[in-house]
Amino acid sequence: MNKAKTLLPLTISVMLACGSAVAAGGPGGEIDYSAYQDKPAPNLKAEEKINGFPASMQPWRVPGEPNLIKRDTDWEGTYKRRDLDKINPKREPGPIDLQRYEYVTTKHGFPTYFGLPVALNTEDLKAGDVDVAIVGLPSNFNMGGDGTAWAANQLRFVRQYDFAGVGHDLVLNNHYFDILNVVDYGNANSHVSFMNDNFVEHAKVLREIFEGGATPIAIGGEHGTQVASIMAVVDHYGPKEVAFVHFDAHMDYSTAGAGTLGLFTHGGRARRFAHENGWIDGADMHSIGIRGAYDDAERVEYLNAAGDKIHYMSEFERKGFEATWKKVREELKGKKLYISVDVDVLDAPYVPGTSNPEAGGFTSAQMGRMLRELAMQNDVVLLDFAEYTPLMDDNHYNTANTINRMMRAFLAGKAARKEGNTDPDYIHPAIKQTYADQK
Ligand SMILES: [Mn+2]
Repeated sequence: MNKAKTLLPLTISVMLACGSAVAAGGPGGEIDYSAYQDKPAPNLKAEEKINGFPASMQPWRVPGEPNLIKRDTDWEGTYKRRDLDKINPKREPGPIDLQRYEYVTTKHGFPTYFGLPVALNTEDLKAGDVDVAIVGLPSNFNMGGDGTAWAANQLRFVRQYDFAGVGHDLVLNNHYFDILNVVDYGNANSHVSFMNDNFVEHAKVLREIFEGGATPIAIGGEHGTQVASIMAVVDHYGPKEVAFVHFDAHMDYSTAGAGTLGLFTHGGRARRFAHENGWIDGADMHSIGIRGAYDDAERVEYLNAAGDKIHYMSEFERKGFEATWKKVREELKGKKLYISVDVDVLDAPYVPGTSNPEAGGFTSAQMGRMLRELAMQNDVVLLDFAEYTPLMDDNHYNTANTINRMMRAFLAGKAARKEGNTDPDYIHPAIKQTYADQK
């Protein structure tokens, strides 16, 4: 198969967006890593910063030249913040509850995640002692990501139940919204064309949430959102402090694109970029559910050589979900985690609204369980969901409903952990006593 040919659509989309800057790598050509490969792990404190982030995190820019990609639009206006102190001079910091009624249907109330209060800045998060901030990172840019920018808002409309802040978990038997302080942090702005600047803005918003002491649940956008997530995590926690759990049907080690700009695509090299900069070791790169028809032997070799922890779907299928998952869980024990969920890790029928569906994946019950248990066992500093595209969903509902349920499972686990329960095998006694074997 002619690889260059299969990669062409993505190359074209990158070229269109980036104009002449793309010429360096050549359409479909090999990528020149020399600008950043084999560098020692950067001292992120001392390094020159561009737009608030270390220059090495933004290889699409020339240090000292923040606007490598020349623009003739008012692009900075996209990310310009309003002066909220001037707009609301009497407002005290803290979450703001927008719902007038106890019974808030998605047809009547303000559409926030689970009908929850909103927060606008770091001070709101601190004042509200917020544990989890759900934030939209809408982006639509990459090939295959058509419509993903609608995901963040669609999930506000489709939230399973109509009562605001209602949630009970029937494994842990806990009311997670009573235990956790959870807010809707709104969406980060995105420019329709400038993906790289969106990464910077999205990373800034994630960092605001970290600084507010909360865990973000970030709703993409296509999976390029990993770039923003890695930038924010490494900048805030430092290199090699946080392990990366990649739930995905795909390896996302595509070599598609051209020049450094081609790195940052929805199936691209964000993790490879993190690898090669020394920000995350192979032993801390855990990929789960891999089975993509696009991934090839070359990538298998690369990941093996890099020491990545790969758990193909075939491993779960051959050895059984229960045994394999417990082994993976053990491998992750004690690590701080950034969990990235490409929703196509689920079996295709559970997620009709995704860009690159793959049959043969996890059920929603298995996926919910994995997120619940990791939220209990591990310090999860960031969870993101990517590649949900409402435009392709059944009845505008099915995929959203599945993702909602995944968020709920994670929140239930997080709530248990907040109460000191870090045992992922825990099942509430009142639930367990009804199991057929009573074990
Ligand atoms: Mn994928």
